[in-house]
Amino acid sequence: MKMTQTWRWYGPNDPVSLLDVKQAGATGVVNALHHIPNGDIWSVKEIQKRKNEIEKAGLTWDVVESLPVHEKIKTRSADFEQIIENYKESMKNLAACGVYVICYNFMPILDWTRTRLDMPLENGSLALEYNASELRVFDLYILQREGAEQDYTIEEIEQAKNQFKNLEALDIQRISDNMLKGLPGSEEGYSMEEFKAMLNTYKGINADQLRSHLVQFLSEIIPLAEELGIRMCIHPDDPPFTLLGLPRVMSTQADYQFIFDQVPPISNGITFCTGSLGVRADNDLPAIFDAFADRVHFLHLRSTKRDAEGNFYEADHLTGDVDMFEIITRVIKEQRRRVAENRQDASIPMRPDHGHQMLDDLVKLKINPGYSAIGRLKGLAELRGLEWGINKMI
Ligand code: DNO
Repeated sequence: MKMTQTWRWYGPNDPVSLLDVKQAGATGVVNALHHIPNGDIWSVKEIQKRKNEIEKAGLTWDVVESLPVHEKIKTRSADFEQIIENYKESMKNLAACGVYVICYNFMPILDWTRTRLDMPLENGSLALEYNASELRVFDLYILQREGAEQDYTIEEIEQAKNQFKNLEALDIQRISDNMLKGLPGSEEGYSMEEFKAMLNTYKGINADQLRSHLVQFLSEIIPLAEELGIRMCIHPDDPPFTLLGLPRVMSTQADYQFIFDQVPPISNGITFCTGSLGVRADNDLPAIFDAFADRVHFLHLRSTKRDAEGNFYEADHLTGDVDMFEIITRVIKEQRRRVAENRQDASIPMRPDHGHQMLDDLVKLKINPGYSAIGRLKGLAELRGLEWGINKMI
């Protein structure tokens, strides 16, 4: 039993074609209907159209990433009941078209966050980076968030002030764009003013409140997922800690444990993203996998390298802080366990998550940062090889 090798494809506008995906050796595609506004229903017609396109290329649509959770569901504000109904409709329509794995997240306003998308590595390829001091500069002096000083030490504020003074206009632009415009797949982007207005919608919503909103949302959708045979898999916060004063509730093993205690069915599952969870030194990835193995419905495999200052960058898939050998060993054992139990979902869909911009991708006019072709192709090849070796060995 092998993992199902998939590839995130952004649809017809993705500079990486479905033929490229096939050449990389993936059999499945991870896809979303990005053209449908958040909160609207994904109709059978639209889903089927995309599915046909994928299948025409000889691939399968294995996972939806993401069926986005509208901000109004997260804050439980005006019309959220209707938007949850729409979400359920989309779930029904996906199941009717035979798409059964749905990835989503519950991060307030922002999806994944990086300050720099082209950090040069010593071999000339480019990596995604999260720089903690640039984040502080953004928060304190570019966004000028009310009350931001309370979140930092005096030294951090002093350091940020000096750094801000020395930043070039281009750097300020880069950091702002990366924070606000939304990275690939984020679905929403904001101007500075819009973002400030969005921040206001979280006034009075702390982590406990957000957690309870998540549980209420799950209590609505998980029974339906069970009925439809859908496996919902929540993506961890990326990065897995509070940003810009916004609560984040899906960062640790305890966070996951909480929602599974509240809403136990197995269709309430995880997108096990090694890169996101691995940013925290106190997240023990093998232990998290062991704790929730039977709920891992989807794997994002990549690695990050952190430093003592709270910065991290995306490393090669098999190096960095994530022990990929340990993770894939566990995945293989879990898959075998599922085979023994006759589970239909024994082969877990994985995708090589992100990749360095390298070789010809460095000169292409358009790439999606993190989602260029060659870096992911390399990642997939390495991960496939590692799985092959471990499978032989144990
Ligand atoms: C980033 C992605 C995320 C992910 C969503 C899932 O590269 O992993 O954007 O798709 O958070 O809802």
